[in-house]
Amino acid sequence: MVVFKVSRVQTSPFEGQKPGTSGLRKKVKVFAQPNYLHNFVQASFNALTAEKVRGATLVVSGDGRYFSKDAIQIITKMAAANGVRRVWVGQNGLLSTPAVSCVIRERVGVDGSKATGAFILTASHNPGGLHEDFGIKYNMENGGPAPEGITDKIYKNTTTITEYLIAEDLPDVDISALGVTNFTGPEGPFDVEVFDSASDYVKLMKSIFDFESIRKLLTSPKFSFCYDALHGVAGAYAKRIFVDELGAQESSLLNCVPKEDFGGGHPDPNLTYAKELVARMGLGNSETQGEPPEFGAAADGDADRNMILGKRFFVTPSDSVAIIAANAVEAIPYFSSGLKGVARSMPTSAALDVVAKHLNLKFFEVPTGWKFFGNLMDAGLCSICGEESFGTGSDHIREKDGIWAVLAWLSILAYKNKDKLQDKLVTVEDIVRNHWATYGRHYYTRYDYENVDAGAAKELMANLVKLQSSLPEVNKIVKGVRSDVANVVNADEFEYKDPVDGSVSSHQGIRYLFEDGSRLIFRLSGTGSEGATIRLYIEQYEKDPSKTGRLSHEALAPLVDVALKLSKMQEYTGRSAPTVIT
Ligand code: VG1
Ligand code: CO
Repeated sequence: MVVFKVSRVQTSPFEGQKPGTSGLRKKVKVFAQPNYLHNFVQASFNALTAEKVRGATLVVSGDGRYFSKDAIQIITKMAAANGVRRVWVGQNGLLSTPAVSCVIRERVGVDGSKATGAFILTASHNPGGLHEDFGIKYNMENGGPAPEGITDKIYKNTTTITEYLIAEDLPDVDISALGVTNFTGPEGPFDVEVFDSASDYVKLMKSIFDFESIRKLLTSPKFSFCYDALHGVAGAYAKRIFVDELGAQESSLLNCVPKEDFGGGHPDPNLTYAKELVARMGLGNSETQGEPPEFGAAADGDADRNMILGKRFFVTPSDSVAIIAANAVEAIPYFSSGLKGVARSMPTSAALDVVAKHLNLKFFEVPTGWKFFGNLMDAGLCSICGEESFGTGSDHIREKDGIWAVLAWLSILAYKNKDKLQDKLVTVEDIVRNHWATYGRHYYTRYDYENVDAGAAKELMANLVKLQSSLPEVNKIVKGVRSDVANVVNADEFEYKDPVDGSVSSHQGIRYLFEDGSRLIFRLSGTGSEGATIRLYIEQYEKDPSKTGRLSHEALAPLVDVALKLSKMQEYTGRSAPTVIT
């Protein structure tokens, strides 16, 4: 039995260790500086207070990106020194973000223990590798991201930190081998348990969905399927669930081997970055070989995001969550007794609002970032929620869940094709078009201007806030650009008061609201690691069923014009086009 000592190491603060929308994200070379990660981890332990850390069971894993393996050993040694009782590590350090949430909530250790929190090592949809991003965030006992109260404390601690604790002589743990390693420190035992990354998550999915009916669909000759993990951690789950459990062909999995650098790609599931899948589905400009599959989906690096595609058809994430909510009770056993309520982030389209109204469901609009949904779910107020940024999920855990969303769609498809698999297939496109016919359609697009000068971005935003004080002035500009666009009737900065704990989050995005329900929203990203990213969200509601079939970019062209002129986008940023359109 190895006995380790605890060292106190002198350190001084680093600037800018402020967690953003979802944890701290920086270039690997920043994280790899001596003491940089250590400071943030100690600041987190200090923010949690001693009684939450002593004796705790801490999950430490992530999407497997470059620097994760080093980080796991460092955090394990610091956990031991801070009095944590045991550390749980997914095999090879791999756990998707939703799987971490599941493990915190569901897993029982070999000695009967339950987890109390987690460090998730991921920069999510940001690229990975020696010259790219690393990230870390803390999740709480409920399985959800630390709320702002905690992340603010962590940040404050990073600005005053003078020392951290570490068990320097604790040997590195072999995280490739399943099993428990026991150590002894000055205050007693400390264990590291390496466990299978997928089994708890697979078990949870099987308790939510009717796997038998999905298997029938996936193995029907009428149906075809394709899943792209973009070399993120979703690959570790996709084979287990789609192939082993549900009978999909192995050839339907694309890029499902997790890689430290995501194969050099950008692990963000959208029409720009998921190139291979997009081509296979017959979308975009690329030539498709043969008939595209009926259903396609992709995940981001840490597998909490999803993109849903039909044959030559893109489902917007805002529509996706609305359609899942509209069909959940019939198609998904977990929801068969009804939905407690639904929620979306502010920039997400109002498609979900319309469903909530029709079904008479409680409805909430929260700021961007998953941490805001957790309180609603813990209070039993929300069953299904989503963000326009390809995040969809439910109260089965406290993170968005990429594979869950795919299983939800497969469940809806299985339900709509129940007993009819011999006839013409009800497709993804049919389901979406029928939804529009019933509820109307929210034309929607997002323009991202990545890595623009931070000062210029700030000025652009300040100008948009200033404009809000005079609606006549705003409308003069709007009408000057396009006389056929409705009047702006309200303009503000979004502020959220949490209905459960009363906490207030301000400056959560600049909104211009039009008389016909259209919206323009401007936000600065909180997940980038360099410069600033401006996000522009554009939305227009069309109720008339004869007009829901237009091409999205044509329907939105007038509003896009207005948004670019109103914000003076080109003037401030020097950009004549966005980096990414989703
Ligand atoms: C973005 C998205 C937001 C999402 C966040 C984390 O944040 O807009 O909806 O919750 O990423 O997603 P921002 O601040 O850059 O707009 V993930 O999958 O990167 O953890
Ligand atoms: Co993610």
